Amino acid sequence: MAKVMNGDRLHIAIFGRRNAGKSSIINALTGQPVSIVSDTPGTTTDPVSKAMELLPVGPVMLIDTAGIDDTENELGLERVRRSLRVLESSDMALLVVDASGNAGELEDEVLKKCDEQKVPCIIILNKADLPQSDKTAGWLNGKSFVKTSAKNSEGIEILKEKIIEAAPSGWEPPFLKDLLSPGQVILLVTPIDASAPKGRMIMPQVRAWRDILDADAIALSCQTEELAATLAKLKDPPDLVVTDSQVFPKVAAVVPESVPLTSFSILSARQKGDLAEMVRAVKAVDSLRPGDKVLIAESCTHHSLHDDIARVKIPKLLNKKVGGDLIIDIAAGAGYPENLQEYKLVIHCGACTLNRREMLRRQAVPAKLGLPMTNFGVLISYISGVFPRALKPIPEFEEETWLRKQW
Ligand SMILES: Nc1nc2c(ncn2[C@@H]2O[C@H](COP(=O)(O)OP(=O)(O)OP(=O)(O)O)[C@@H](O)[C@H]2O)c(=O)[nH]1
Ligand code: SF4
Ligand SMILES: [Mg+2]
Repeated sequence: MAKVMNGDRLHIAIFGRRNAGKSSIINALTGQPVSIVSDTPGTTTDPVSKAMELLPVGPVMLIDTAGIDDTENELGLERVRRSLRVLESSDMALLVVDASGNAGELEDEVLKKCDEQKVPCIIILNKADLPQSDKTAGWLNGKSFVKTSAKNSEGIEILKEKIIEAAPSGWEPPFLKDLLSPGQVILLVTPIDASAPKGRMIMPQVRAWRDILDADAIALSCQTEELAATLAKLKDPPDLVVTDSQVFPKVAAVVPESVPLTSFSILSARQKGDLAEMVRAVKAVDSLRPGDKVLIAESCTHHSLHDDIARVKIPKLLNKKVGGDLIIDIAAGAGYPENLQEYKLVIHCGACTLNRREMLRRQAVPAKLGLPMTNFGVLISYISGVFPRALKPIPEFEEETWLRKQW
């Protein structure tokens, strides 16, 4: 499997004085000993980049840097310059301040540089488990910040939320590119039925084509009826098949078990939001009973294209599965209804016009109420019995042991 290209990762640089806890914050965010932590000031001497999947933020590049207060000699000053240069290629900065230490002009300098370079900066008040010094308290006055104790892993989830909020609005990970290697053959099964728009392909199909070309791989496309003939014409089986989720069972019956198979909806859900959470949430369908309330949430108010899915297909599938009538409400637009806690499950649309940050924010609202939220594609895939096959080509699925245990 190819790795997510660095350009597709959210680059997050960490700044602060020596010993403020920069490396500890990286380790707490990732849950891994990525950077060396020690009480000797100046442990990190050069920028250290670490590419990783920071759930639920997505693929990121975390860049640890040397302390900005290493100003006693020319070597130290050069280190500071090198640290600050990292900002030029970063999408976001984290400025770590030691609650028990010092803060002042050096931190102001980082904020000024972030401002000049239009890089959003999150101030972290670390070592919040220690008594706060007057200097730090004075500097923080009037500023917004996140309180953490990297040592005790406190405040880290809130920090992740702030990272999602501060991410540049256009940022999102690739659709498919990171699953591909040059020269691979990818077959896209794209039914052209009554719900397909006239004269064009839908967004996930266009994204898939573009990613395949970007990865120097080879794209093929056919409708469901031509699938068997297409496979028969190929000398070798394709490296991956991506299908519309509504015909998944038909496609799965034709594509040999040894060929990786997934759906456009799974890839969209993964690009736009926290797929693992949506897969976990879809299990709530099994405990629904007739009379339970289910909310179908659509981001746009005009959506004639998939009216049929939200208003006919999904309700029909759900009622059949439950063996009676559910109370199914539809919420269209940016917000959720005020009585959200009355619902047993939220099913969100494919979020094609939203970016990842917006979708993660929409996922966070029901999550705070302990309410499961999945999406159209994941739900249809689940009810059609395509799991775990459709999840297998997704690296996160392989990494998340709990997810695999579900099946
Ligand atoms: N009490 C307390 N100690 C912390 C916390 N975070 C980090 N430390 C300790 O502070 C010391 C410095 O932590 P590092 O993460 O190495 O700090 P750094 O900013 O990367 O330091 P340099 O690489 O030297 O610039 C270590 O002894 C950590 O264990 C915290 O939240 N609370
Ligand atoms: S965001 Fe996309 S999937 Fe969701 S309602 Fe709008 S058009 Fe439909
Ligand atoms: Mg360090």
